[in-house]
Amino acid sequence: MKESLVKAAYEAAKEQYAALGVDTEQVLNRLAGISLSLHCWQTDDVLGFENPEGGLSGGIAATGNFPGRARTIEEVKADLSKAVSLLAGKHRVNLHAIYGDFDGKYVDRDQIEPAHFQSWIDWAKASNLKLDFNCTLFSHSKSADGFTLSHKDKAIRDFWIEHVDRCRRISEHMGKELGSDCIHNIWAPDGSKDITVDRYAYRKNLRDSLDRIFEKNYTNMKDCIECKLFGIGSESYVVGSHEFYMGYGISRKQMITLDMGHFHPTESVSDKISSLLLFSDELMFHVSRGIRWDSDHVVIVNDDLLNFAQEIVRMDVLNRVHVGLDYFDASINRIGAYVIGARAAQKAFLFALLEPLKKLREYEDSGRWFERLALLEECKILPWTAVWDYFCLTSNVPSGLECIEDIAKYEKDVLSKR
Ligand code: RNT
Ligand code: ZN
Repeated sequence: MKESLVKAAYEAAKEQYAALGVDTEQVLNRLAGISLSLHCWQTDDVLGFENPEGGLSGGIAATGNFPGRARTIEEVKADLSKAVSLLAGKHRVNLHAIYGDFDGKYVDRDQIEPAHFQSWIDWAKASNLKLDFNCTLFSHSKSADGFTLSHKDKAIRDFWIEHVDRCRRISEHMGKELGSDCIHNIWAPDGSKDITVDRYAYRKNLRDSLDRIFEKNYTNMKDCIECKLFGIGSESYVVGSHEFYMGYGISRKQMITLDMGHFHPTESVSDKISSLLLFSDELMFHVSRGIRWDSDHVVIVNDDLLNFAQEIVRMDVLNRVHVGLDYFDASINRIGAYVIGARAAQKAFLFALLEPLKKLREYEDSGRWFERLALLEECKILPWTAVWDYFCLTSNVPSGLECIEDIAKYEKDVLSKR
């Protein structure tokens, strides 16, 4: 779109929002301050560099075989840089332990060191990005029977405790080097396909393993723990359920991660925020789009995403939440997948920030619920898209339609040659 048109549309929108008590300039500043943590694993279908031939296991699956998967660290970095170049704002990259720079050697999970991530830190520094981290408790022979930190065999639990311990140390190093707390997420796939007659014992093991892991305190990293309802192969029982981690997080003062694909399809993550933030300081989110199950589809602007952003903005808790993306669609251009999802998250926050909240609350508090609903409906057709176009223009990133062409060119020039 022509620059003059974007500007004219924005000026008109600005006036319309001002009449409702919303300052669009302030909204744009707040939007630019929201950092998303971009998951590295959309580039290569969660394979990593430890043993890519080993494949993905642990109840998660990437489906599709669109050409152009990143096969080396350099390719992952190039793809992430490409995606970031199409996003306004400053962001973070979320790494998994299997993405270490192992120099072609096999380094087992209980052997990884900060040095294996130094090239990532250097790249992040040079790219003006911050890093987050995840221990990898899947895709490994010692997780093959479905259990890791909750395993009945102490030696296997100890192996994974050592791994997580090292991952926390690596996170501390990343946070320190980059001057921004590194968020380390623990997701354990532990669970089983069929009826489990000792559910309590596994959960007790998981609790005790986590207690051991958290004995050490760090100052440049923050921990978070992610629950799940079920996975492929863990349909009957998941050790780290929502109740488990909610209990653990609240009693141990640890941050909980809520993944939008990890609940019953009609259960919404957005409604959990106002409850959980009464009892814990911060929350981590994995923004995802589950279709029928934890399918990890590319995030789009839908009611789930809008409700999520609205809750955070309405509660004014942007400074108490961390927003990471988590999906892996191998059936479409993978850079496109990042850009659609990240921009969708930004659009949802923009939509939420533009809400005439004062007026809506006045209606609510005086029992004028027709007016509240009517104004919420009006918000959907207010010119928020003009504000979005202006945000892209002033952040020097292409508009949505230009992105399509840009990504298609990258596919032709780079991805198709892999
Ligand atoms: C799995 C969890 C977890 C993973 C990543 C790769 O269901 O959502 O967060 O997606 O760790
Ligand atoms: Zn997740």
